[in-house]
Amino acid sequence: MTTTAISTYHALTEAEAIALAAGLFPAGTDLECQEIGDGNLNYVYRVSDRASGKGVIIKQALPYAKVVGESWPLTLKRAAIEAAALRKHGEYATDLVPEVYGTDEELAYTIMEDLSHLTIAREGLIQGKEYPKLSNDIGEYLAQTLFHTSDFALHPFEKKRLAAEFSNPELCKITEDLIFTDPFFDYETNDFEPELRQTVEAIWHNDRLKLEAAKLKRSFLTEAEALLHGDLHTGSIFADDNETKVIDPEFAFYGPIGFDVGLFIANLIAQGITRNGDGRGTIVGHIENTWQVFETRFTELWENEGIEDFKKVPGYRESVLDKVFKDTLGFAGCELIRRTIGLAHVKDLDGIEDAAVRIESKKQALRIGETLILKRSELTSIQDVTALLKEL
Ligand code: SR1
Ligand code: MG
Repeated sequence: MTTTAISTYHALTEAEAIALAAGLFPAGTDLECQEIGDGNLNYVYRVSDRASGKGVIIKQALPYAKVVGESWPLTLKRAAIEAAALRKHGEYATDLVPEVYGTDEELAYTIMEDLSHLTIAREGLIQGKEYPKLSNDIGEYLAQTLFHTSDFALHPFEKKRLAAEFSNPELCKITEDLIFTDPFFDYETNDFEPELRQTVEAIWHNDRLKLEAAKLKRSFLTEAEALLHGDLHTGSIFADDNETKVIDPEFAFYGPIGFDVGLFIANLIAQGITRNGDGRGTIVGHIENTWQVFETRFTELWENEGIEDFKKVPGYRESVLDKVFKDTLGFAGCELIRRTIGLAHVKDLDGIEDAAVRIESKKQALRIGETLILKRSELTSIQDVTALLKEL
């Protein structure tokens, strides 16, 4: 790839983004650039050929969290982690992640496939889109990426090498604080409507719930099971009716398998709460199908590609998947609570215009979150989970 030499870290100008991307287009192509990022942490530039509209994406990390400002410094190393995770996950789920064309650690950018023919799944779901392939594709993505980076598929030396390569302490700390800690205490980062205060204070005083949140946090801190995406919400997915692409794995690290599964399911639940009738039924179908596809494909991979000596011991695979299921529910519960009262909310709930409906929907999200955390040992099937949504 031909690029212009720029060395010291600074936020790219649009002209620099064009210069960096120019080598990916035929010489003399008339290029334009737009900053299109709407996430919490990074700049995203789209550089495209004015004539054909064909483009590439340049994503650049900022040395602080955009959502908060310069008072929250954040490592630039996350750009290299993201590029490496896209490539590693792309080995196993090739069609489900964007292709990486180049990356630069100093300037903390990655040049990758342009996906602007797709929409961010959260936005599409809010508009009522059904995304018929979404849960098949994400179930497949979860099984492929999580199985193949686990001890069930890798030599222990390679697995530990990857776990070291993907050490991501600063981004993990954000998750440890924002998902597992802050929402359970009266901490400044929390953000919720006054009408929710009573419900929130009940969470802060619920020691049974806090004990379970503490156990889930410990799993997240200590269980290096597989290379996770680390932030698999519906805003990290581009989709249309035919295609699904998982983006933004800057939070990637070795963690518990159920974390990725749980985050995705929690974000579907948040969307399902906002819908009625058939619309909610579509989301129920996606939740059930995500787990079923994940479980089926994981099982096939275990049988066909698993290297674990104990893999044929009766009950072992079932016990592994049972643990993943329970973790999934617990992590989903924490995600639902933090997306409702923590620092980083979801538009599905915040965007409900009618204030009374919005508050009631957020209370439902909190209730389901609590149930998933507290009852994760009693809920034995994915239908037990979707029943919580159907019963609203
Ligand atoms: C300060 S970052 C807030 C949230 O945005 C990211 O997408 C992660 O979900 C993080 O928790
Ligand atoms: Mg993100």
